[in-house]
Amino acid sequence: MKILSAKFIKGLVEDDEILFDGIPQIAFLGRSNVGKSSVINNIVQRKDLAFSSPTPGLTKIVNAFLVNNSFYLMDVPGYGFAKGSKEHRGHMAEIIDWYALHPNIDQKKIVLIIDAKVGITDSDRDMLRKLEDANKNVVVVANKIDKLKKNELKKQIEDIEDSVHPYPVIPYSATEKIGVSELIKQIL
Ligand SMILES: Nc1nc2c(ncn2[C@@H]2O[C@H](COP(=O)(O)OP(=O)(O)OP(=O)(O)O)[C@@H](O)[C@H]2O)c(=O)[nH]1
Ligand SMILES: [Mg+2]
Repeated sequence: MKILSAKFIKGLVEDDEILFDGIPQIAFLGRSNVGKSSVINNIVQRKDLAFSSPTPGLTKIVNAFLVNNSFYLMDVPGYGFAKGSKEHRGHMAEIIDWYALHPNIDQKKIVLIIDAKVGITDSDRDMLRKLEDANKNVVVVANKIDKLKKNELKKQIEDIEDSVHPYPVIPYSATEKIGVSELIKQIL
């Protein structure tokens, strides 16, 4: 895929006309700090279109990026950020569910990013179950495989595949740019 243009459109916390304008949406979900913004930057071949940072929990709104004037990449806040207050976490969970489970939005694809080294967590399982109940079209990205030793990788990916069955799993590293073309194939 050739990236001709990629631009930030707006940050959303509630229904907005762009969500219903007929342009396909691809959403990036996952725990706080798992690499959602980094994966978006990989796809658009830009270092910092989506705001990526080592400080978890910074994305507090759903950021919409329009690519090639033909689809949106939606950077959704992370869930499971333990350090925030209970109120803050509740508020974030509301925003995530509002967008991800919106009955009037049929995302072309939901990319659920998990940490390949950590594996599937309880909050990942909860999210996955909700997406499944809502009949969402999900692909799982196992990010940060650069942190795994070669001999751990195969077993870890197999365990993740078992946990998220029947959804496909893409072994991925945003920093090493591994898995990018496979992900693009899956979402377009
Ligand atoms: N080693 C390694 N680090 C990564 C990888 N992908 C992302 N990171 C790092 O993880 C941190 C978080 O990345 P982000 O892309 O900001 O994560 P996020 O999911 O958007 O985070 P929030 O928006 O805060 O939920 C950054 O320091 C990244 O450099 C990867 O594949 N490997
Ligand atoms: Mg982010």
